[in-house]
Amino acid sequence: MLSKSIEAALNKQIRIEAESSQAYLAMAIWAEVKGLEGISNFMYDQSDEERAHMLKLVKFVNERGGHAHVSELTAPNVTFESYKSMFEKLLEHEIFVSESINDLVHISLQEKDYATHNFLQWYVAEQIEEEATARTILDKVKMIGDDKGGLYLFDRDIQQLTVSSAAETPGI
Ligand code: OFO
Repeated sequence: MLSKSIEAALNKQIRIEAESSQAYLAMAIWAEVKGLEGISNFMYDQSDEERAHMLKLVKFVNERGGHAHVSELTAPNVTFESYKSMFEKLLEHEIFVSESINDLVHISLQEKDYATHNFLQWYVAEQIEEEATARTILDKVKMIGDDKGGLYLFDRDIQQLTVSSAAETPGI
């Protein structure tokens, strides 16, 4: 059974995951309108992943005797100065989410809620991976600078850009 404070903290995280999904949806749309199809598809996938993270929390809260909330969401940025600034925002956002997960882990320990603590470890690992991916992508983007050919290849290959494959991406 969840305590009221843990339930409230998990519900706050549900909202953050939903806002993340919307933020990445807005990035996907922006990139699509700019003709950056690969980047756009990458962001649509990120948006779907964030929704899955939200649902995982929803199920956990309900299974543990709580009641998951669907909250009003803060509207995300819908335009970006450049694709570079969009990826900077992506990294900033992931760092913000990691901090929020860390706070949740802290609360779960304070309350001696070891079931929630155990559940949250999946999110801790996920955030490490997502921050690393965002940093890897941003490094590539910085390397490309204003090179149009580089952007073309980056847009073509971004779906394959994972942390482990990033070092060998051809042409970038
Ligand atoms: Fe929800 O995974 Fe990052 O933000």
